[in-house]
Amino acid sequence: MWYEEIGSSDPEIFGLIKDEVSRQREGLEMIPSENFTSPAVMQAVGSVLTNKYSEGYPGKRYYGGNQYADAVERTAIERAKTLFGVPHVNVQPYSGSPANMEVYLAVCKPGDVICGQSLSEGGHLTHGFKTSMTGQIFKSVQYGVREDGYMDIEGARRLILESRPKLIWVGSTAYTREFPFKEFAVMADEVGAYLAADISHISGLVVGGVHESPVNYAHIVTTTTHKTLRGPRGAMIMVTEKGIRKDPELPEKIDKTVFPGMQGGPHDHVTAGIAIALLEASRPQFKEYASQIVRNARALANGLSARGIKLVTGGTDNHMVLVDLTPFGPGRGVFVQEALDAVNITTNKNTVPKDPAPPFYPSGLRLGTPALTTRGMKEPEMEAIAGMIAEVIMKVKDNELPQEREQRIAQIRKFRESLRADASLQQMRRRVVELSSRFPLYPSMRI
Ligand code: DSN
Repeated sequence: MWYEEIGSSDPEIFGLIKDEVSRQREGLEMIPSENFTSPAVMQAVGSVLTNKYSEGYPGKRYYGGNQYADAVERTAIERAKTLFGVPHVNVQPYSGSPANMEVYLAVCKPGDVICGQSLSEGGHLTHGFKTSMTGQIFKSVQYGVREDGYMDIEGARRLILESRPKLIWVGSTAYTREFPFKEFAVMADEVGAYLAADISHISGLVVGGVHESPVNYAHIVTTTTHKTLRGPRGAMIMVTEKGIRKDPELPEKIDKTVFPGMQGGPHDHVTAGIAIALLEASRPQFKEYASQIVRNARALANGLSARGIKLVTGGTDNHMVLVDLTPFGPGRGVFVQEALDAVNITTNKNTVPKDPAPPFYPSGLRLGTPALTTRGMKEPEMEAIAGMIAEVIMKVKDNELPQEREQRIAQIRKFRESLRADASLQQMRRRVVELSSRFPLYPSMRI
């Protein structure tokens, strides 16, 4: 049963879903924050649980008829507690940004000093960036990375001792090395701050045992559920033993800020998907999957480095590779992303530390291996893909970004058109389709 009801009720949306299925099947999905859930997770998200209102928590709901929704949520919570080794989990946050906002509201007051990794140096919007509410409601101080791309632990320490934040974030969205949880715990303890680890990108690597867990260091851990963890789009907030030692009421405070503080009814269909993903992640095969993600990222990094492509920190310890295109000039990310799109390799342009260009036209490219690893690809495929990406970079590296906004838009449009007519890219696209077809995606999905 795959989508046939959509086909008869809304052919327009059905057509778009069909096209998206083909796009996912015939391309290489290399955005590090994306993945392919199992059919079981997807079916749970499309289940009758979407019909239910369950404001409140298991056993304490504002609506009747919640006996099964209660059991689903309790199951998700228990599985998360066991898998991550934490005493308290809230599985209701709608996604990562609300989850992080709920953490702020539980432990901070407007105007408090908070500290996170700068967005332009790998951090996340919700860790105090100026355009995020988190950078407006709170006094945000931001740490970054050193010249070599590694976390500037000494700089963060100076900043934290001087500004004495109430809440410190560790964990980010464009950092390719292990997070220094232990070092940040020492700093947080020294100033009496809460330490929140945002492991959205690496939670699958943590439960797979290939990345250190922050659970012994942080008071609070947040994660989205749809990245390396391979669940549906959603998030969780966990309180650790250390968090409960600091404030025995922390679990209750978190629960209260999630509901009724920030959210209404939980998405029970997503909670069911999260529960299934957690069960899948507890199986031995998931450990092998997590190790292969990292082996693949290293093979990709080695393949690019061997072809003279510069990488931030020179390589990777996790699921991600951050390509530094500044040797070719500022603002090259958009051209490389567009050209890779033209050959069905999906990536995202990204800032690199000390980027000379603005965030919408950055000078880097972020690549990830979780989705390709789910498809079953291994080191030989990564080497072949590194070859294609390097070829595309060398082909478009001399495209310069005009200074003026309108000119930029016009130039990118012209560039996109030129890509469609390029015979060598068309040929590469055929190679990508052929490679993808050797690793079938959702073979049981008849569409
Ligand atoms: N959008 C996510 C990412 O791509 O890393 C972060 O929220």
